[in-house]
Amino acid sequence: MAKSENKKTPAKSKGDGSDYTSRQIQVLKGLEAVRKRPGMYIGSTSARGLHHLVYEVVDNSIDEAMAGHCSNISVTISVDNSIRVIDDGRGIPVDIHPTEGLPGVELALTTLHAGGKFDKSSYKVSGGLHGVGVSVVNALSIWLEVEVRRDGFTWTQRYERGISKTKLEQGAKTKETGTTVTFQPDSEIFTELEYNYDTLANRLREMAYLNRGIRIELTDEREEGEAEVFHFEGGISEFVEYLRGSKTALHSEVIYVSGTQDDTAIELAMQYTDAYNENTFTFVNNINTHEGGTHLSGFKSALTRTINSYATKNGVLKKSDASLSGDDVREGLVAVLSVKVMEPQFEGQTKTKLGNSEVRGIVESLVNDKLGTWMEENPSHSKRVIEKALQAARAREAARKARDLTRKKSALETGILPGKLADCSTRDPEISELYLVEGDSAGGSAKMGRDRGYQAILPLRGKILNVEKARIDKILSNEEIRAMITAMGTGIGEEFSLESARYHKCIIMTDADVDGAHIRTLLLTFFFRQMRDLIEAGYIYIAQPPLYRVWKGKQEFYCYDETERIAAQDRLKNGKGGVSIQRYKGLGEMNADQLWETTMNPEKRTLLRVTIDEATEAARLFETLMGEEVEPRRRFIERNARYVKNLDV
Ligand code: 0RA
Repeated sequence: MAKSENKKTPAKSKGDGSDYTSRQIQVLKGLEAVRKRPGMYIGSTSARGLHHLVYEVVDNSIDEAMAGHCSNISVTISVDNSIRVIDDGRGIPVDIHPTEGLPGVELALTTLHAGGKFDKSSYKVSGGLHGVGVSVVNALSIWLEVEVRRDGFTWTQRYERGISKTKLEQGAKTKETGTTVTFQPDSEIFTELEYNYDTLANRLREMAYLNRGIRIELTDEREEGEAEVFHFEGGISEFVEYLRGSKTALHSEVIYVSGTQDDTAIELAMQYTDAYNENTFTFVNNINTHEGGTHLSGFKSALTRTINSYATKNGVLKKSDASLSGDDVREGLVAVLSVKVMEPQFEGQTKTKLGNSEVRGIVESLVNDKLGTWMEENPSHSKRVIEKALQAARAREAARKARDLTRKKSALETGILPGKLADCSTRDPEISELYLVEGDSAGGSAKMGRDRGYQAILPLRGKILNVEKARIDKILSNEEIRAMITAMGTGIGEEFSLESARYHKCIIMTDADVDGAHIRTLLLTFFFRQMRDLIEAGYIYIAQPPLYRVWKGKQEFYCYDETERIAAQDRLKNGKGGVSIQRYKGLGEMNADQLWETTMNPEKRTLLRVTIDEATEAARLFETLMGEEVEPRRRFIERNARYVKNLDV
């Protein structure tokens, strides 16, 4: 999108709609900025940014739905990975803007930050993480076509890389209203161009739960029969049931609380289960607030207070008893808190922490009031909830006593490092790396192969405890887990402190086989449940050891997947003599030098950073894979078997 080219076009472009005014040059400059630094607008140009384009368009339709004007949204992935989003809203205005001299729809598609929301009074609240609008999608697409059904007609316009290629054209008559946006992401911008069905499905499902009654359809034309409709009249109460999965509920009905104050709308749905972990998800204007914030702290303090005061009032908790802690009253809880705020302030590392201080009090008083009423009206259910919290408190107390007895001060607090840890010499966490290595023999190679200046090795022996099925006292009595906690230096649960992390890279290094995958899942479950902030901070990584070594004479290649192996075998085949190939079954088969060369040397290795983009789905996934029920796990494995490339049983 060279600027000089645009300046030359006016004379010869008459009639095709691309006659430029100085204002349009202004516009192009804006969209050029988007193409120059796409990351600033959509976060990244990898798969994440690619999917973000869809959310940006859908967010506009959701806004229309939140304003009460749209009830159906359809998203289609076409065979060429272009995307079509159709809604039955009012349609983007097509009349000429009085001061800008262009149709509203063209302004929305070419003006940065205007998005669909140039008329602020049309919408009370609006979603979208970046809120940058459809113009950004336009700028980052090879082509984009918009169709508006409005004012009795169909209107269409086409753009290429953000530049209008036609004028807004009036087409056939129609009584319908709505907007259709079809776009093809630009291969000059994105490193990944293939859409993942499940990623889109998870986000759209979440959107449908958060906006009760809205119907969102997803169709994948690349796969026959791959289509779903997300439509939940129960809203976030149904979301809680979905998240609960196969866990057993302590009370049949999901508790639902809602209220509005000063333009802030609050909805809370919650249900207790007999599980040991907590699943609370919070949203602000449909955005998952991973880092929490004022709405979450208002909820937490109201919950602790309400349950303690009910328990005291009804004599379950004696005056002399210690009160139930926040962790105690949230054990087994599944909750979704959704707030809609006019002007949200997002803070924190990933801008997913709500900062608006007024929201804390609004949530707190609403929950105090309504949850208190629920408890009064449901004494038998309340008794079960309190009984559960008391058990949690006793387990926690038992764990504390056991710790204090065995060592005067527990290793978890004193910072006495585990004996198995081969620590690095630097004390600078920013450059320090901790390798969690499966097995003693691989641990040995890693210790010899590492750069001891900044790489520490913790060998893990045997199976890690499945924290999905264990309570805190049992978790803390597991030796492998204790070693990890002390090595990391952060503590866990409510005492967790990210600032105390001794390493800013914690790298899971397991064998490339089924057992390795299992241990990796167990470790990820532990981090997800007990040290989630480490994942949020981007400190957790997965090492990528090679699957094959291919060599002939003195030439050798390491291959990390099948495609690489086939390519390497072809390249070698040139000339005389045979090609040798070694399939690595475990890390232990590599000597120290090979392990360093292929997996640990920062100049050569590939590390996968673990993120929680799909947090609600991740929680369900851990439940499915690690929970009590066998049947859902079998179904999951069957459904996903087609994605497994290197199954080694
Ligand atoms: C601006 C104003 C109005 C609607 C929209 C934008 C709008 C934008 C998008 C983007 C995708 N679907 C959309 N649907 C509507 C309100 C116009 C009025 O008052 O009728």
